[in-house]
Amino acid sequence: MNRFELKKTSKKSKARLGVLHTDHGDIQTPIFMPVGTEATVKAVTPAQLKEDIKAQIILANTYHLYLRPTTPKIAAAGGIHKFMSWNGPVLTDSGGFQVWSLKELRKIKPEGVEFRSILDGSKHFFSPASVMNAQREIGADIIMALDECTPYPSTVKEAEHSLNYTLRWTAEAMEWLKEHPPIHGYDQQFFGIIQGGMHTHLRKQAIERIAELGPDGYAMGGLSVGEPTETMYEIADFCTDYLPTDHPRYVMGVGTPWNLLELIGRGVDMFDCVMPTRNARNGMLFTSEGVLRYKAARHAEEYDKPVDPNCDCYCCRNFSRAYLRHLHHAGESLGYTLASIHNLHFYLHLMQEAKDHLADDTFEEWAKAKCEVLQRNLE
Ligand code: PRF
Ligand code: ZN
Repeated sequence: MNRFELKKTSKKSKARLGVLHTDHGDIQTPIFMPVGTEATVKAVTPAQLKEDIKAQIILANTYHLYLRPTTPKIAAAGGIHKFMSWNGPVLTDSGGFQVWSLKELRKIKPEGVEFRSILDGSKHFFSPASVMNAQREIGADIIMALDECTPYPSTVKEAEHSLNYTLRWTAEAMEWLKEHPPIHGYDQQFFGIIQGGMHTHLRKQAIERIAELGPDGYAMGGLSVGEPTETMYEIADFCTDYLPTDHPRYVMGVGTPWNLLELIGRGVDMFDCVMPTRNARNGMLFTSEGVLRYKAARHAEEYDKPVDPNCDCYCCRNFSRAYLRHLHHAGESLGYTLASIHNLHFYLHLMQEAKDHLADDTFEEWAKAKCEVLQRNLE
């Protein structure tokens, strides 16, 4: 059963409004998913995610949870929602990308990927079936196919070779899922991942082959891996021309606030990225007026100035730039929490604004002006 409802497609771009139904709640798209790799969105509590950030779905990683605490333990805890006390929707990435990123620590074979643990160097093997089993144990609402991310740059031959693994593994994963229903008593949707590097004929082939299998949603992988931003936009734009319109489209691991607006205009519905949380901890905040580096000395005496005067997040309602800078320099963990709340609230608020503008047919004009302002560097 297709649990995605396409509510509206813009007449002026490929931007879409939709609802993705899950057993842990509805997700209004376009949406950004905060990253909670280790079953925690770093430095923020589930209550803050829900109330202060208005997150509708979060992402976790099969690779990390498989190594620690191990997926049978999460199953024994009753699944990831109970384990981490987050009762909203969760998506788990397959581990394909994390294992691929290990470079010399992994070996890709037709049957799957052999890799060594980053924790203790022990040897492990991910097959399409074992990764589906791990995701059944974790119990996310949306689970991802095991894929091989194609490096950039890559020749047609290299990209084709890598794509063939992803296609084979996606078919094997879906076969396995048919025989092995969810174990936690609620539905799990399965998304396939489109690879093919920057070669459009391979991307098209990937879409055709994966669409034949009929997954619940489609992710575009292998983007934001070092290619020029324009190329990323072009490939996503190409893919959404061929992807089925009645299922969600998700670009994995992207990006800046302006990347999100550009990709929404090209027909993308879902995003995840470590950027808002990682940058918050490093002292880089996104604001309605541009990018702010709150560690800089010039903020030391801004006692009455919030991070963003136009933001109504918990951080901006209560704290000054001077205080945030102090917390950072004192190495206090509250600094990470407040900065993360602000950046995540900013991303989720931006997605809400995009939806509001899509609803009243003003998305394209608004997004164009917004993209320019967001990229400014605040002095
Ligand atoms: N595949 C998977 N996860 C990912 C990616 C991918 O290609 C990317 C690439 N930007 C981020 N996360 N499985
Ligand atoms: Zn704020």
